[in-house]
Amino acid sequence: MIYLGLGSNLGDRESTICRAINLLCQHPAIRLIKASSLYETAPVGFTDQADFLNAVISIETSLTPTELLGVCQSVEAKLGRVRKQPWGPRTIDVDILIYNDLQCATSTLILPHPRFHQRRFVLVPLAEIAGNQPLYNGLSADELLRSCPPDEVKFFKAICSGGKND
Ligand code: GSY
Repeated sequence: MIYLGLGSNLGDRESTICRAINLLCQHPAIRLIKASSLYETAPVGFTDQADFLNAVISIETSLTPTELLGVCQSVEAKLGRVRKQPWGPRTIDVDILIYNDLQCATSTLILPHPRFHQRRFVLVPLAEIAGNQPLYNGLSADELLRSCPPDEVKFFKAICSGGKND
C-alpha cells in the first residue's frame, strides 16, 4: 500500500487539505483507498508557529515513486504552496510516507519517509487507516506510537467527502 501524509498550518487549513486530496484523486493513475480524519497537531521542529491540521491517505497508483512525487509537488504548487523557512509555516505539504515495501534514497526522495515513525502527527492518522498492518521494521502504526514523543495530536474532524469537483 502507498501512504501519503498531508499537513497545513497557513490559511484555510481544512479546505486546503481537502482540495489536495481531491486533486490527487483526479489524477487518472491514482485511486484513493482510504482517508483518515483530520487531526489538529502541535508543531514539531520549529515550535513557534500555528498548529497544523494533518491527515494521511492510502492510494493505489501505477505511477513510479518519482512520478508520484512530481504529482504531489504539482498539487502543492496548484494550491499556492508558501513556505518561507524549511521547518516553518506552510499552506500545504504532501509527502510520500510509504511506497509499498520500497526502500530508496535519491537526492530528491527517501522512502520510507525518514522521520514518519517518530512523528505522532503522522502515526495517529496512519493508525486510523492502516490498522495493525506492519509498516516499519515489522511494526504497526499503533506499535510505533508507543515509542513516539508525546506531542499533542487531537481529533479535529472527519475528512471531507473527496468529490471530483475541485
Ligand atoms: O513535515 C511536515 C511539516 N511539518 C509539520 C506537520 O505537518 N505537522 C506538525 N504538527 N508539525 C510539523 N512540523 C513540520 S516541519
